[in-house]
Amino acid sequence: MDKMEKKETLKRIHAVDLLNCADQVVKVSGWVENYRDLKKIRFIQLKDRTGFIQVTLPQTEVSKEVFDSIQDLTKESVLEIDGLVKKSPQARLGVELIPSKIQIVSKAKAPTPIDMSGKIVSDLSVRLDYRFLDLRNPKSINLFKLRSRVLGFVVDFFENSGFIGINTPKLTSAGVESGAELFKVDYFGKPAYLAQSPQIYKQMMVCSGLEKVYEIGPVFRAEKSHTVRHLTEFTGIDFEQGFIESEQEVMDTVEGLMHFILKHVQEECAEQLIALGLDQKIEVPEKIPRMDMVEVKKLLAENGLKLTAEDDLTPEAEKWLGDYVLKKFNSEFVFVTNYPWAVRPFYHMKPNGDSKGTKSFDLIWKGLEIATGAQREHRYDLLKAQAKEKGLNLDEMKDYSLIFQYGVPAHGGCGLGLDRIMEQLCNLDNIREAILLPRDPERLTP
Ligand code: AMO
Repeated sequence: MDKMEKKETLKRIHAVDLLNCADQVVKVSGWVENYRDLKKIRFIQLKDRTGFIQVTLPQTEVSKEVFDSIQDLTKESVLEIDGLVKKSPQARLGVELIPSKIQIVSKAKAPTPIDMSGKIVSDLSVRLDYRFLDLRNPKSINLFKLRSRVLGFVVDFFENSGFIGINTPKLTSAGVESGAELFKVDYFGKPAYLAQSPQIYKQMMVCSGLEKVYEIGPVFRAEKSHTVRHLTEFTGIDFEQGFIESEQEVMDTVEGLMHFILKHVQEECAEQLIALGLDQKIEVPEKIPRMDMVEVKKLLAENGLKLTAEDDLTPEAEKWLGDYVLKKFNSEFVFVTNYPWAVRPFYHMKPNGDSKGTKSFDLIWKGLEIATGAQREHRYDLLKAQAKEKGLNLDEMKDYSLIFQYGVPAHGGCGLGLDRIMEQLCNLDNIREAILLPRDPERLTP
């Protein structure tokens, strides 16, 4: 802007700071949450990212131009308002704004495609179609503010514990989990795949000498699962640590992580917890019970949920176990250890002298798996044999096989799903609520 044209403009104040501005003239901006016309007095409830602002227009106190300018106001329109802040015990924030100038920056179409008041519960799929509008609802936005804090706590935990943050490629030439779950993409005429986990890279970085690494990043799974716990793209929290004695140390890290996250959520996120109705409901785990799969299956069988020694836990079994540990140990969490070799990937280490088990675990929270981890097989010959058992040829997985040939410590790690963590933390019925813009077999938009 030309210097000569420069006008005296007020600095924008947010709702949260308004109380400190009594008797001052300020500028506020935001969306119209509500508008009431009582003929001689008009009220606008404006919202910004920090809260609500009551704007009051008594016909006798504001100019005719300002009073008339909001005649056809629609909810969700964006306004910029200059006005005087007055103390008002009746207003939600204890202050109201008497406008001297109102600019309608953008007029919203009416009615909105979803109910913005939260009184009529819209269908989840419609809410997701209009997610940007759904997020103007305080409950939704508080969930994502909480998610942002949780992510921060995850980073703090790993940084405080000597782990190094890494970012690894999501465009890869092959996967190590299971071929059926790979999304294939055209990479300049050659096939490439979206990474279904940073498994290879996190092990590679342990071997590189970094010893302890973590990554928070997108994970892609071409699974046609239509459930409340599966997405085709989710945020993975992965870590890997070297020089371990056993998978127990990996579980110690997961236990420390969950304790750290939930302690900080409880201590620092009161505003979000209250908005989400969770303020009395956060359990901070100290020691998480660790139960062997053999023992778990015995208990399940005694309670009518029979599984074979080679089976994975079903969702029903996880649910049952969640209720069981809550009653038995007063714990929302449980580690199930020693998963059958039959349902684990080739890189999980087998216990000494046991060809049917693995030195692996899952973490179940309130009846849902939120993490999988294991000690890895680092001895090249054994790894090669294990790959063969699963019908894979390690020689054909050159990049993966190389890292075991130039000095590799005993190591292990774990992958946790951030979206599942949020689903369980907020007691949501569906994982799609926990992610801004979910991807599933039917949904590729918005
Ligand atoms: P796994 O495949 O069990 O293990 O994934 C780890 C964790 O990621 C989450 N998760 C999912 N979340 C949403 N939608 C999905 N489709 C989905 N699939 C998995 C879960 C799960 O516990 N490489 C191993 C980890 C390791 O051993 O380090 C792995 O990817 O919370």
